[in-house]
Amino acid sequence: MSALPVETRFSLGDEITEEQQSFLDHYGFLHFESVACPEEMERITGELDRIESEWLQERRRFVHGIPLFLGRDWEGRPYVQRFAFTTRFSGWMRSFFHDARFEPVRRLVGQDARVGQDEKDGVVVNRFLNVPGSVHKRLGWHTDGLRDIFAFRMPVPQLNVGLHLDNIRAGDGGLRLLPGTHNQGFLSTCFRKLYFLYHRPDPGEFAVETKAGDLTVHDGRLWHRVARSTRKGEASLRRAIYVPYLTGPFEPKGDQSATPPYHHIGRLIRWFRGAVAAAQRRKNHQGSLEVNRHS
Ligand SMILES: O=C(O)CCC(=O)C(=O)O
Ligand SMILES: [Fe+2]
Repeated sequence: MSALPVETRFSLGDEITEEQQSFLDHYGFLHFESVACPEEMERITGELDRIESEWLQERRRFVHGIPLFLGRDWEGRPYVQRFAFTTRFSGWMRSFFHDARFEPVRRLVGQDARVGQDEKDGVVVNRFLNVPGSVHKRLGWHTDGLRDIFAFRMPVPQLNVGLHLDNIRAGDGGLRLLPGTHNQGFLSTCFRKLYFLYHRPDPGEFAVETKAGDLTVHDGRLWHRVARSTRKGEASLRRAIYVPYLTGPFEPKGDQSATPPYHHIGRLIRWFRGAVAAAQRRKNHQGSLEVNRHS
């Protein structure tokens, strides 16, 4: 039982303290302040812009079987909203996530845990945006153990480590957690909410408010969602990088790797959303032409 309130934020030291461990056991997550500095945030932003323009130029749609989320930004330009295997394309980011400061987090996952830069979806970057052309405005309720649930087994203990790139207050949308739900049974993991389709706030949810450079660790079995920002345009941007720390057999992916079934479903939904947004843009455009003609 953790004696600390749910909004407690910690500093990351050389070791995970007993207090931090009992907080994680009790609530299912941890929030560390200022783990990366502004210069590192800037460097990451620059690397993402470079990778994005390379991918757009080569018309890339997948990395190792994982689809990119391709939407439009606040000015209607093509915009990558979910990057997969990011560190395959940036030597600087690859070594950044091996930095000694992350060691206590790695050991928290397991003594033999590794950064899965080339496994699962690799290092993932989410760029949530609340603009008409966005295909990634929010994310419905889920746990991160979906792969296991598809196989009808209890999700294996797993921790998800997120580095946050923006200053986010509750009104800016962002991560909402249901503290303690990592200790639930299999039925609740499967059916507490309708996976990804249910977005309504829960009276028991906790809004994680971050500053750029903060790190969060959450148990993969914890129920969580990402709320849509109440802002519009560029001000609604929220970016988070997720680093998989893995144990078990090394299973690297390559260009022949298959696309997991749930990513196919996601692609279909994003295609539909993109088509609706494009139709809306055409309608607005025609509307403004009509107005100009009559004025
Ligand atoms: O953006 C976040 O903080 C969480 C994203 C998330 O839950 C996921 O990608 O599974
Ligand atoms: Fe998640």
